Amino acid sequence: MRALKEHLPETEIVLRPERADDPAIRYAVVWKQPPGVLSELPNLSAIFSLGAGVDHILADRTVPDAPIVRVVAEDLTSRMSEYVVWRVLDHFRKGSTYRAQQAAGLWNEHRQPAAGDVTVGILGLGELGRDAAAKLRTIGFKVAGWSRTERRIEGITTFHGAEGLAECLAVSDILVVLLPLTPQTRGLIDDDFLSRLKTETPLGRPVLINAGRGGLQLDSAILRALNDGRLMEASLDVFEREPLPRDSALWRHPQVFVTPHAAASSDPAALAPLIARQIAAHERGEPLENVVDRQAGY
Ligand code: NDP
Ligand code: OXD
Repeated sequence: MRALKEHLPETEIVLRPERADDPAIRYAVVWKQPPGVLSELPNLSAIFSLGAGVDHILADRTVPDAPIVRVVAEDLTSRMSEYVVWRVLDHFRKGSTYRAQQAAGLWNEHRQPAAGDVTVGILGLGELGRDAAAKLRTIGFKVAGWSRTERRIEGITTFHGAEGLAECLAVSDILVVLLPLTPQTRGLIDDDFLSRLKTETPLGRPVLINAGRGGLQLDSAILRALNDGRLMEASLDVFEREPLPRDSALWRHPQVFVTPHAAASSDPAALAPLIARQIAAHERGEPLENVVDRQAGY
């Protein structure tokens, strides 16, 4: 709120309206708002999500029909690509194996494939997926990607639509998930999905990295795939239930790397000027940018 005030000094900003139907409120900035909190505001011109994902807003069926603007910010995109590159490289360079060897005082060198022999498949070729793809290409990985509609991206093998998923899984040695949570993508990473992964890769078996949304995966299916060898390792930033329950076997699984939905946290200092700029432009009658397609759900 302080960051926003700095960029909109003339505007009254309240933490939460005292009146549910306050006619003075024109814009709402939200993250996981309590259901119903926006529904009675009669003069809402736009709703700003404090995240790139908007499933938290659309989960509330009473959200009024105002445009929803999501975060597209260089700061957020760079943070996500850092996370993706970090996790891909750690799995690729056998981080967990060498950490275990260090703990045991073991000096064993393991065969290391070349980056150019490994394909990273990215599910979701949006703002985040495209940037991560470009950075992984720079390191030398082959990159494939999957989107809902057809995308042509230089240097990347692309697939799209329901039929393109199997093709993308069939070429991916390391799979990075950067999809939004929508009715179409919910529960995508289930037993059937994990059974369609490659059975052999230059690293041994496939690796899964999910930084999209926990609702995309069934935690239990990932555990089964790790335990029966369909998956070699997983890095998970998001979970079906967050915080990840204390009794989840994912916490203690030796092949799983857990982060607490921290892959790309939005920095208020970076977001505030973007929101302020959009509000000012909208007040001048200019169109909003990065408006969510409610029909598609992202
Ligand atoms: P975008 O909206 O820019 O991109 C979404 C991508 O997913 C697009 O390529 C889109 O296809 C594709 N997609 C959507 N639905 C389907 C489908 N049914 N089948 C195949 N592809 C589909 O989103 P961003 O890249 O900005 O962000 C992606 C997600 O990352 C966010 O929605 C959020 O959930 C998550 N996120 C997580 C963070 C974290 O800290 N863990 C931080 C920030 C975001 P098309 O190109 O055809 O539109
Ligand atoms: C986001 C997130 O969607 O932080 O931006 O998950």
